[in-house]
Amino acid sequence: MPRYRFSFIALLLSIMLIAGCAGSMAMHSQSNPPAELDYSTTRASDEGRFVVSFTSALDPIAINQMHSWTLHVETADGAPVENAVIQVSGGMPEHFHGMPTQPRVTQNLGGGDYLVEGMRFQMGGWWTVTFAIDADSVQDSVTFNLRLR
Ligand SMILES: [Cu+2]
Repeated sequence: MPRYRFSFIALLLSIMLIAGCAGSMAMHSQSNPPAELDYSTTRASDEGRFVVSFTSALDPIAINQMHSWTLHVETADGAPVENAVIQVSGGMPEHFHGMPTQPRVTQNLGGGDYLVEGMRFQMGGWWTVTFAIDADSVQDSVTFNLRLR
């Protein structure tokens, strides 16, 4: 009887262990971004030098589909910024990985619009996309939050 009781407890413990492990794995693959994230597609840059907005050619944005964005850059007073040099980077802050592609601004469309090609996201969840903007030696960057399903 004591032996039976011991193995019952051992069985119970291993069930708890397996359940706990599966639970933490589920949490790892889940996305729990901070509650007050701003998902707007128009945002002021970090230092307030620019107001930047994007439109995606793919809307809603689907997983694993290459597409382009059009970025619109204005000064804080609303004048279009026509001569910006822009670097693109993105990733998932919760998963410590970047984008599977290296998106680039490939065309200055004029009027403060820039074509960003090579956008692709490989999984659902919280993504950030950051544009580092350099226009006539004014430098600032803007980060957009995305929640993809
Ligand atoms: Cu991820």
